[in-house]
Amino acid sequence: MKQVFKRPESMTSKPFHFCPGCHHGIVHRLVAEALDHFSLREKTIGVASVGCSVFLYDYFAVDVIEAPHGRAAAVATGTKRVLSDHIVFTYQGDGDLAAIGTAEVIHAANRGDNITIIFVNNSIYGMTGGQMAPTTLLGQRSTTSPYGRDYRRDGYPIKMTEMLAALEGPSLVSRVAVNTPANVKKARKVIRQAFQMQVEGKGFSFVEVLSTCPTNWGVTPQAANDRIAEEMIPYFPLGTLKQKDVIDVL
Ligand SMILES: Cc1ncc(C[n+]2csc(CCOP(=O)(O)OP(=O)(O)O)c2C)c(N)n1
Ligand code: SF4
Repeated sequence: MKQVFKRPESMTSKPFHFCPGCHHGIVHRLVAEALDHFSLREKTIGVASVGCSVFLYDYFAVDVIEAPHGRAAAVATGTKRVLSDHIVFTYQGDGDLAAIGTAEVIHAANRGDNITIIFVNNSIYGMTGGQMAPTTLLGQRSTTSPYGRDYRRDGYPIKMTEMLAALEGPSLVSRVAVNTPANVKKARKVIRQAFQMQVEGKGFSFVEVLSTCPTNWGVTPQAANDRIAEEMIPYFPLGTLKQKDVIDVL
């Protein structure tokens, strides 16, 4: 019988530790599929961040460096500059990338470093028990905003994709979601494009993936998927904001 569905070679067989309904597992798979597509497994270095995706090295059959909280983009830049024939990607949550790691990602993007960043935005600090993140929506309850995020005290949810797309440096900046089969298909395509950019030496690629955290949102997996469509996408619209076709010539 023909096998039509199997584990990507770039993934190990270790079962995920993620909670039921968490999108981290889907995003892991899409990244592994992209690595398989371009036969990159042997030459890829992942940079893990701090958060629920911290065990990246358990699930990817590639070399992985563990970066201190927020420093993944800087670690990836250094790694790529030393091992320029390798493919280097980071995988970061919104607490990691948009709070403690804001400076690192902005400067890597502005330099147009030839790395790929996968940014998983679940609008909360997942691993540490549901504190407010820079991406937490207005009115969203968290352990540190028990009455809901209020812009007068907490500011507005930060739109990293729009911020980075405003810079000259990046080559691909896009926001996707994986809450429906149709959105998974679109996300697969964009994540693949992001790695293709790096393979072709075209510079910095950044994909934000809107993601669930049913555990800290306090909802069922199905309701979490619905929340992506009803609350997150209206504030964080999907789409590719920037895509360069050619390398800039100085
Ligand atoms: C320097 C430092 N500060 C704080 C922490 C605690 N910490 C660990 S994970 C985390 C938040 C992770 O949230 P996010 O990046 O959104 O990832 P998620 O778990 O939601 O996937 C924090 C604050 C730490 N490990 N190191
Ligand atoms: S706490 Fe949230 S982000 Fe972490 S594994 Fe569970 S659902 Fe996923």
